[in-house]
Amino acid sequence: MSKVALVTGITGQDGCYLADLLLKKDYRVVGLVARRSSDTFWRLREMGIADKVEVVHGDLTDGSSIARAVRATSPHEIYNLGAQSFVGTSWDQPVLTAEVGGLGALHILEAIRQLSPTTRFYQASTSEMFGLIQTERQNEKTPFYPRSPYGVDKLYGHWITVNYRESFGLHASSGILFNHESPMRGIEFVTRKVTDAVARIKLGKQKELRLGNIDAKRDWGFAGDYVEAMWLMLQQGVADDYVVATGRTTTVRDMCRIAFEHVGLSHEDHVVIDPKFYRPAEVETLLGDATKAREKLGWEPKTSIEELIRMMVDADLRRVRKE
Ligand code: NAP
Ligand code: G4F
Repeated sequence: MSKVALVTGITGQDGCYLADLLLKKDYRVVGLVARRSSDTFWRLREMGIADKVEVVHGDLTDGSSIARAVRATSPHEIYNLGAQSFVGTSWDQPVLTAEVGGLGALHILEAIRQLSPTTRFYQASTSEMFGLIQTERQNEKTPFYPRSPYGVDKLYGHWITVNYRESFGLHASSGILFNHESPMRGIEFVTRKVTDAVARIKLGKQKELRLGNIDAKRDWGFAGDYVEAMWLMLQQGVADDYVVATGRTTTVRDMCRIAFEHVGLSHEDHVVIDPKFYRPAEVETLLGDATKAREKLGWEPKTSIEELIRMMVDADLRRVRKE
């Protein structure tokens, strides 16, 4: 009999890669999908799996809908990927961000505790929790210092996951994932903003690219590699927390250089700094140490930043040409 996985955030970047991975492993995949007035299934369609996943309607801010979804599907595993995940927006909509990301995790944990205590749980935690970094490389033991309402909300989701594991013996794991990108990345995040602009500039549809702090450094990996780590966490006998990262950090400036050079252009000719994109508080640098994931899960990143950015530019060139 196939295992059943319930995935929140299935219409997002990670959701579509995880759904694809689970389908290949013969899972029955059910996505918890919030009602929206516009289409949110484009990623699942582009991946060719929109008709292979099942949908249960619900919203992470509505605990009753979560309980109903758990009762209706009796999942072996729940992956909680749903969130208001754009850091910039978390200053404009801090309460929503907290209700979806922080309390959303609690609604699921409560449903598991009360209705289905053997269900395994994955919480999508983040390197944003390290924020103002306390050590040069960040691992599972590094103290947290979030710098945005999003980071603070994710800290709650992380600790409530740890707490329910310790209080009730739930198989609940928290993946502290560093930035991961793909051609399915939302257009507002910096890598995709850059690769989309590079494609438009190359094809003569745009002239400049306006960015904020290009000295910020991120440890960027490929989303397709990172969803494997999520799955591996739930296959372990004992639940635990893991950092997932590449161990290499790159400035936004260098990421731009890689993207522009791929199409024979120079970022220096097109990037314009616009203070509008600076944040009230910045995470200047992130660099992960994923030794534990490598040793305990056997997980390693397979895609370099250069391969990742070129893959994204190529995908955006194809999309822009089709417009
Ligand atoms: P994403 O592309 O922004 O996707 C977010 C998903 O959450 C979408 O499917 C969205 O649905 C859903 N969602 C939003 N509000 C919801 C609500 N009230 N109820 C139910 N679903 C809701 O994010 P991602 O990049 O795939 O990231 C997946 C998770 O990992 C997020 O929790 C994120 O915070 C976390 N994370 C991401 C990274 C990264 O670098 N990508 C790193 C660390 C952690 P709609 O399509 O309907 O809006
Ligand atoms: O691409 P970003 O918006 O990603 P950020 O803030 O690091 O957050 C992402 O990664 C987190 C993991 O660490 C996730 F938890 C979170 O959900 C999300 O997926 O910005 C990256 C960096 C920042 O320092 C930002 O200030 O790029 C800088 N940046 C410079 N100019 C810009 C821009 N970011 C955006 N989005 N747009 C710009 O114009």
